[in-house]
Amino acid sequence: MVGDAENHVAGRTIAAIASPPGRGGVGVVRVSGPLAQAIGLTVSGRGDLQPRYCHFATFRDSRGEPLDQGLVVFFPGPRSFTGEDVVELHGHGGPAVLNGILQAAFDAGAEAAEAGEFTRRAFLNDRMDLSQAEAVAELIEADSLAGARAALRSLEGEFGRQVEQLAEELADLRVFVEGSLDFPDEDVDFLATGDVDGRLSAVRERLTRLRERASTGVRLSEGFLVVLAGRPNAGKSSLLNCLAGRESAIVTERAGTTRDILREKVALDGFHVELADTAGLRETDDPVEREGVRRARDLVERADLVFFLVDSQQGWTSEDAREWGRLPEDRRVALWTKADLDAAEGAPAISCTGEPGVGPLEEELRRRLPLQGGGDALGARQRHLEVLDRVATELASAAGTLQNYGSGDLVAQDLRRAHEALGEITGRVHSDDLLGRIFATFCIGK
Ligand SMILES: Nc1nc2c(ncn2[C@@H]2O[C@H](COP(=O)(O)OP(=O)(O)OP(=O)(O)O)[C@@H](O)[C@H]2O)c(=O)[nH]1
Ligand SMILES: [Mg+2]
Repeated sequence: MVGDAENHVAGRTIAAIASPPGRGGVGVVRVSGPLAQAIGLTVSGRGDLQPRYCHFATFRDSRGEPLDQGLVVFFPGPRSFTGEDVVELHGHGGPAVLNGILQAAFDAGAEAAEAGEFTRRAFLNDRMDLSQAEAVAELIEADSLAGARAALRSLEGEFGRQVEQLAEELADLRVFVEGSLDFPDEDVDFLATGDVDGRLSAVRERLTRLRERASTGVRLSEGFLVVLAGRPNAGKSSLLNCLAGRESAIVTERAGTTRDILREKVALDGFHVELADTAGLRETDDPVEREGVRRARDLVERADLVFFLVDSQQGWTSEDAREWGRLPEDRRVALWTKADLDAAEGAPAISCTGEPGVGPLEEELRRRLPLQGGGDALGARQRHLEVLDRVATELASAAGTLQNYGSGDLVAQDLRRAHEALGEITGRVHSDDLLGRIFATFCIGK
């Protein structure tokens, strides 16, 4: 880590446009590194920069030609975002102006920042742990308020703290179990007296809870995929159009109209739900339709929720029963369609053209997706879930060994692996490769 820190942090002074591409009232060029203050003085033409103070200035290029008027702010390290000296140049938000200011910073000694390099430096300078650094990206990418709140919770360090706490409990357990290995001849059964079993179950329970909170966070940021499935002519495409508010899919009275998957984003209670219309499920000899059905079945496997639409006029047929049986049990909901034509009983019913409308479907979405339940979600990424799963596997293995009166040696190994894996979340244990992969997903200027 020290080598890495020296390579990336000490030498170069980096600069990038930190505001989004396009035009806006203001735009920001951020500079970080040992030359930041000097660059701020040169570009702004000022004689001094008071720390954390907004100075009005005229920005000039290397030949002294004026570029823009704006504000310059100097954040001396280590009390800055990256932990180094940072200067922000706030100009007008147009591409020509901002590129001009950026070029002026380059001419004064800065180099182009890589994707995520500001946040990477913040991590390497201990301004934040890895889960916080990643939460910066989540917060910027969030397109729902609940997703943003979850990311902020992680940015504030909640996720990292929870992980650290788990890591500490694991460390205590390791110390105890490894300590018992030093006295193999003792009569006393160390593992039994230390209630290793009980402590291990407590850690596993906390881990499960943390996994749930993180998993909700991932789903909030990735959005929910809701698939409309059902036999041909059930009314899937009509429903997609109705919810999207536009004629996205072709609707005809002919069975087997849709073949491709059609996606539409719809907003529900401030969330983006991705709806997918699919080919009607049936056995067919038509190769094009068959491919459509295959894609539909594939997509169903990845869905957060599957609405299985059944034409009220046709009623529940044996084909419906067969297709229903192939859907994932925990994620399927039956919905009667065309309720304006025929009143259905039992399952919720909807209509695209008349009463009762699509309200019952929205109710099901609210009930089935953790839209409100995102209350204590933690902004997280798929990578974190994978690490937590690995930790869970190691701990399950440790518990199994304990139960079978296995050797303390094996338990100790499982605990060590679980403990080390946890460190990958906060970055206590990291490799350049892991950092490279994480920060590559950031954009330049972050
Ligand atoms: N009265 C009424 N007719 C509907 C309703 N929804 C769909 N229909 C009709 O049912 C027929 C089939 O609708 P689609 O939306 O194309 O059905 P689909 O499930 O997409 O069919 P495939 O793409 O062939 O699988 C069309 O003639 C629609 O106009 C509804 O709510 N009320
Ligand atoms: Mg269709």
